[in-house]
Amino acid sequence: MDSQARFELFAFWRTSATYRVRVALNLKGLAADERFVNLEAGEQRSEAFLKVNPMGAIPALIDRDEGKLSPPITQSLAILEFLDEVQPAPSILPTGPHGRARVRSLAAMLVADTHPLITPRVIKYLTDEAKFDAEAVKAWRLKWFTTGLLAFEQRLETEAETGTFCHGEDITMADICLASIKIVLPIFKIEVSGTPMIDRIFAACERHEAFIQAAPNRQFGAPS
Ligand SMILES: N[C@@H](CCC(=O)N[C@@H](CS)C(=O)NCC(=O)O)C(=O)O
Repeated sequence: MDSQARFELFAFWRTSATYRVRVALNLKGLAADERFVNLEAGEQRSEAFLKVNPMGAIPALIDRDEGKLSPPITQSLAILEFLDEVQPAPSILPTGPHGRARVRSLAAMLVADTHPLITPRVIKYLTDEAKFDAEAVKAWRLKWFTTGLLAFEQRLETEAETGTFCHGEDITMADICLASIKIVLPIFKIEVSGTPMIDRIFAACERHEAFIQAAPNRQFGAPS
């Protein structure tokens, strides 16, 4: 019989938020069994899944440490912080309070202020209720990805703490969140230009095995 991983992750191949969790698990050498939630089929809005996350969104993580199931942990940033606490090495946050605040702030620019605007539920509302056509949806996505990434680029350029990665020489939550946005742009056929610092840091992430293994096109359900 196959052994069970400690964690169970509700996931879909192409999602930005689930990618963040996959990268963090990989960095920390932790394993998760994935439960496929087909966002294209609207399974996130099924009665069964809404019991896992009433918000109708993935990821959700269950910890089955020592045979006891935790309640589902939702919100990718909360999951990243949780994983950092249960498996502190390698840490995805710097040590001092100022550095930690900077990394959390960079991460939130993309996770709280950018990504929510392009989620399927928002696009569904725009198309069903506000009658956006495909071109208007593309323009909407481009607008919010560009706004978030250009602001992020400006901070990377002007803040002294930027290094090989967003914060110094180690991978942090900020890099994971940045890569989670960059990795989905081609899926939506969107290009944001004028971001050399971001491009350099994303290239460094993409060379790392934890990011390589988490790539959407390597996940179950991805088109071949
Ligand atoms: N803030 C949440 C966002 C979760 C989220 O919106 N996930 C998307 C996939 S990337 C989703 O499941 N969306 C379903 C929908 O919008 O219907 C997080 O970071 O976990």
